[in-house]
Amino acid sequence: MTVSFNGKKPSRRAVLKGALAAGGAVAGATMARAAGPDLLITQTQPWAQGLGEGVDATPYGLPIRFESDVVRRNVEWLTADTISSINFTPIHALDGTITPQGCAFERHHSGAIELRKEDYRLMINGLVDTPLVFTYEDLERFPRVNRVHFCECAANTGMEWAGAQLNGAQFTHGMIHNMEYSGVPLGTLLKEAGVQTEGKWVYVEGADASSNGRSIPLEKAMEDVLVAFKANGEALRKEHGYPVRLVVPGWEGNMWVKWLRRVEVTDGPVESREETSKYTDTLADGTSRKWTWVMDAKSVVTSPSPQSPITHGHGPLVITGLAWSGHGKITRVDVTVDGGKTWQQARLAADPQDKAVTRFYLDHVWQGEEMLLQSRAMDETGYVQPTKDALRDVRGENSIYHNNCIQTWWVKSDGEAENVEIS
Ligand SMILES: Nc1nc2c(c(=O)[nH]1)N[C@H]1C(S)=C(S)[C@@H](COP(=O)(O)O)O[C@H]1N2
Ligand SMILES: [Mo]
Repeated sequence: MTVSFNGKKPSRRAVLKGALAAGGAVAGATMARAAGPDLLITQTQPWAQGLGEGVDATPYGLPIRFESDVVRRNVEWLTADTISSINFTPIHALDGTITPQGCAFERHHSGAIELRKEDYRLMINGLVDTPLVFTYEDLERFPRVNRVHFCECAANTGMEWAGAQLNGAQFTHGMIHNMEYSGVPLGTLLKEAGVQTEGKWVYVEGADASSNGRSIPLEKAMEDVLVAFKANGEALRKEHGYPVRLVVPGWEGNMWVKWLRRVEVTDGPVESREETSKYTDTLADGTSRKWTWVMDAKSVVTSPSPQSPITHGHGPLVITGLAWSGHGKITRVDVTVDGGKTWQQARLAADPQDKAVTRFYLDHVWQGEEMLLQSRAMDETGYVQPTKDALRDVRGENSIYHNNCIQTWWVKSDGEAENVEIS
């Protein structure tokens, strides 16, 4: 068994010696300190000596400047420019499950476009009784639903196939966001147009230069796909498809067409117009499989993690992370602090929702021992998130997409954490 990081390969025993030496719970560990002289308590502070800012100082509020680190980041060497590129959600610094739009990852093939509601049109054509064109106002008049769903790019964790690569949960797992969408079921609009019996698929495309055209089986389109215009209560941000995007619950991000302009009902997939060769999964024998649209169950510990080290010393430690499945609800998350020797069932913060992110916590007592931290998600189909080795046995090391393996953070005695692999 080896741990590998930064090219070095220390033996797993060496790493684990520290982790296992520290055993039982700490007696008398306290999260508060005994009352004593503290100038922050005993002296009047500057912020209490004058007045604060008036109500109109910031008509649309932004995070306080002390949180300026909690931002999307990109990895410069990953793409040639920032137009056809991707950045990452700072999941290591967030809590709860809803991703604020302002720090939700972006993925554009030809940049984020600015499209006014007044100029917005959605056409439904192809194998329908009545081809239709909707304005933004038209869409607002159909019965609406609210749903929380994750959107994960198929390439999330894609740099990690051949070895532990990027040092932070933001970069290894940050191509995901989870928002509450308000919109109209696509099925409602398709029924309005009247799908003909030969209609078996829909071809969906966006108004940007890339168009990001994709084919979706009609069954999925009628089941739970949404034509969404609000996220987390407010208008979609430009970068997430303002004014209207497609929400394709549980399916890979590239189907979630932004700036949605057209839905064509077809009798089969329109592969000639798609970048199908891009979104395939390489298998260990060198062959590829396509149409792996559903995102399998996955989880990651967001803190502690490389960008969120332990800074508060020994005693109570909240270990937390995210779990999600494109097949339905998360039913259970287990966490190990010893590289998988022993697992503990984590506490789910709220009732898991369908095809949405679930927050988990493990309330741990840390005595400075080294830890090999992992989480393992299970979903309502009984599927269990695989180890990296198990996934590699099937997919080899040359894949890019659909890496949902168990992630390991090596937490050292000083509280710093590093992205490692154990096998
Ligand atoms: N029109 C259009 N839709 C698009 C894309 C695009 O470039 N153009 N990128 C897709 C990809 S690959 C992903 S992962 C998601 C990302 O959505 P986000 O930018 O809101 O995070 O949008 C999808 N929809
Ligand atoms: Mo993507």
